[in-house]
Amino acid sequence: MAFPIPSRQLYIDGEWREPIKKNRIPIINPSTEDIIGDIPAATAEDVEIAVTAARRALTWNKGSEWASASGAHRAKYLRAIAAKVTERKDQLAKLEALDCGKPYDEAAWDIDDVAACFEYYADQAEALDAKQTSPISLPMDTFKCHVLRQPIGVVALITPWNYPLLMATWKVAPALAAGCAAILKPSELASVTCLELADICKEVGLPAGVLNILTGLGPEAGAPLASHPDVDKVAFTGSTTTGSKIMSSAAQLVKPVTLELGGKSPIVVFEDVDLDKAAEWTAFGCFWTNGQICSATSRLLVHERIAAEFLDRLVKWCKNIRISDPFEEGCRMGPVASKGQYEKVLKFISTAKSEGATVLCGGSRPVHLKKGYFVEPTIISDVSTSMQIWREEVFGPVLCVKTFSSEDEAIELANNTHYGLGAAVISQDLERCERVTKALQAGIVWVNCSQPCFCQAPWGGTKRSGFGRELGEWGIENYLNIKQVTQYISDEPW
Ligand code: TXE
Repeated sequence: MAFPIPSRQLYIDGEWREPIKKNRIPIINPSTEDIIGDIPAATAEDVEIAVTAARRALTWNKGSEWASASGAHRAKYLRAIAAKVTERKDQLAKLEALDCGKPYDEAAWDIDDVAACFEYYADQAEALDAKQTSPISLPMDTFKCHVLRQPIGVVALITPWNYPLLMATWKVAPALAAGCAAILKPSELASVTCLELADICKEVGLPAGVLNILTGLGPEAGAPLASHPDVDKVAFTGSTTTGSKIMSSAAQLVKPVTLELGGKSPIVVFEDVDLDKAAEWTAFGCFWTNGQICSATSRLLVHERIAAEFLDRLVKWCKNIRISDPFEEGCRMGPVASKGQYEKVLKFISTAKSEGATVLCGGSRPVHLKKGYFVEPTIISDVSTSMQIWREEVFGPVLCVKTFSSEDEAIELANNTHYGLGAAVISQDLERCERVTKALQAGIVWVNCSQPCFCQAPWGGTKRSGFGRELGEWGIENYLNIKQVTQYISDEPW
C-alpha cells in the first residue's frame, strides 16, 4: 500500500528539531523489504537538550504551568490527546501496519486501546487530586502527619517495537497523569506512530518540555538517556539483556527503574477441556501479533491423554491462519517486524531441529510469499527442558510442546523457566484452576483464555521478566514519590 509517511524531526521542548548530528535511520516495510522513509537519530547531545527542557517544565520557580497543574488540569490534556488519537485512528493504524507489519485490523484495535489508555489515566489523574494528601494517624497527639504524593520528576521511557504506540502509551499516559515530565525513546525499528504522538501533543498544546520524543538507536540515544544524572526514573520495556544494562547504569546513581522484560510463558491444557476451544486459545496465545508479545504463551503443556488429538486440531487451526500483506482483507498474520527478527526466528527453528526436536507444522517462509519477513506459524514437539527452544524467548510465531501426566508435573514444567511474566491454565475444573494459578510463578495468570489485556488491571512480571507493575492504579504509582510530612502541633516545648 502506498501511504505517505510523514517526515519528522525530534520533538523537544514543544518544537521539531533536527538532531545535532543530522543523522537519520531508514524505515523498512517488513512486508516488502522496501525503504519507505526515515526517522531522526538522536545522540547524547540531543538527550542533553531534552532533559534540560523536561526539567524546566517541572520547575516551580520558572512559572511552569505543568509544575503547578492539578490532576484535573492534566486530565484535560490526556483527554484531548485521546480524542486526537481517535480522530486519526485510520492514519495511525496504517502507519503501524506499514512500519511493523501488523495486520491493519489488529493495528486499528491497538489504536483504540491507545485512546482508551489515555482516557483511563485522565480519570486516574483526577482521582489523584483527592488522594494527593492522605492523613496518617499517630500514637501521639503532639504531632500530626500526612503523606504527599508528588510526581517523581523527569522520567525516561524506553519502549519496544511490537506495539509501538501502545507500549509508549502505557508509560506516557500514567507518567503525565502523575505530573512528571517525560522523554520517550521508542524503538528504532518502529518509531513512526510515536512521532505522530508528538504531533498530537503539539496540536493539543501540551506545555513545552512535558513530553519530549527522541527517536534513535539504543546505545546512542537510549543509553545516555537512561544514565543521565538529571533523569529521576527509568521505565523500560524490552529484552532482558538491555533491561539488565539499564539496571546496572541506574544502580550507579541509585535511580529507580521499572523493567518489563522478556518471557517464555506456559499454557497448561488439562484433559477435561473442550478441544476446539482450547486449541483456539492456544493458537491465539502464541501466534497473535506473530508471537511478538512478551507474554506470548509459547510453551504448551498438554495432558498426555489428549495430546495426540489436541495437537492434530491445533495443527489444522494453524494451517488455516491467513498469512498475507497486512492490508489484505482477512489477514491474520503479517510479517515479523524486521529482518533481524526474521533471521532470529528461523535460527531458533533450525537449532531446535538440530537438537532433536520435531517440527509438526510451519518452520519456514510460506511458499506463496516471495518477499517480506514472513514466517509460518510453527509447532515444535519432542522438546526437552534443556533445549534452547524451551529455555529462550523466540519472540516469533513458534510454539514448543511437552506433555504431562499429573497436575504436579504440569506445575513443575510450567515453572521450569527463568522468566515469570504470563501463564495460562485451561480446564473445566475451576478448583484445579485456582490451585494451579496460585502455584504458577508469573505476574499474570489467564484462566480459560490467553492474552486478554485491560488497562485497568496490573501488568508485569517476576523472575527475569522484570519488576514493577504497569497499568491500573499501580501504573501511576510508578511515577509518584511518597513524601511524609510530620508537624509538631503542641505549645509545649519538645
Ligand atoms: O530489544 P531491545 P530489541 C526481546 C525479543 C527480541 C529481543 C531483541 O526477544 O527478539 O528482545 O529486540 C532500546 N540502553 N524483546 O533488540 O534492545 C532500544 O533502542 C538504553 C522483548 O528490539 O531490548 C529500544 O527502544 N536503551 C520485548 C528498546 O531498548 C537501549 C520487546 C528495546 O530494545 C539500549 C522487545 C541501551 N543500551 C524485544 N539498547 C518485550 N518484553 O515486550 C537498546 N535500547
